[in-house]
Amino acid sequence: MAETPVIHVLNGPNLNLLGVREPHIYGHETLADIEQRCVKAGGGAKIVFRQTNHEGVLVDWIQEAREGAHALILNPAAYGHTSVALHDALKTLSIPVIELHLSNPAAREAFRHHSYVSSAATGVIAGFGANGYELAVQAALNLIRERP
Ligand code: CA2
Repeated sequence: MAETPVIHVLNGPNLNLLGVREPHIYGHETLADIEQRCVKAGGGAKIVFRQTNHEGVLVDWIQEAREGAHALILNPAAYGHTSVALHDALKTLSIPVIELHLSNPAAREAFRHHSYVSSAATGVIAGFGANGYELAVQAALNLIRERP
């Protein structure tokens, strides 16, 4: 029997406020709603879904993905635009990494145009709202299936 895919989905600062503030930018769904979408899209995959407001905790969780995760999905939120530490941690992984954003940072303020995560990611999904999380889980499953 094939091994159950394990996908870690990590979320950075302020994403705990989803569905509560700024719905015109980030939508009406809460992070708990989005977690359910990921579980459904995973179709039996193990989804480890987490959020933190702390950069170092994200680094710890990225390092933790070295043991047991088959793919990592990361919405780094604002830390994507600032964090060399996230870039360095991601570079230590040998599993597929998908950078994910609800909005399309390239279509927003100039300070959101650069990402320290993109150059350490396998691919980027941005601008599709909560649906982007489902797309990311599907992409992760494909990448896991295609691995050599
Ligand atoms: O579009 C995304 O997913 C972002 O990663 C969201 C970040 C932003 O800094 C990135 O440029 C793009 C901000 C997350 C803030 O989340 C909130 C949710 C509800 C209310 C207020 C903030």
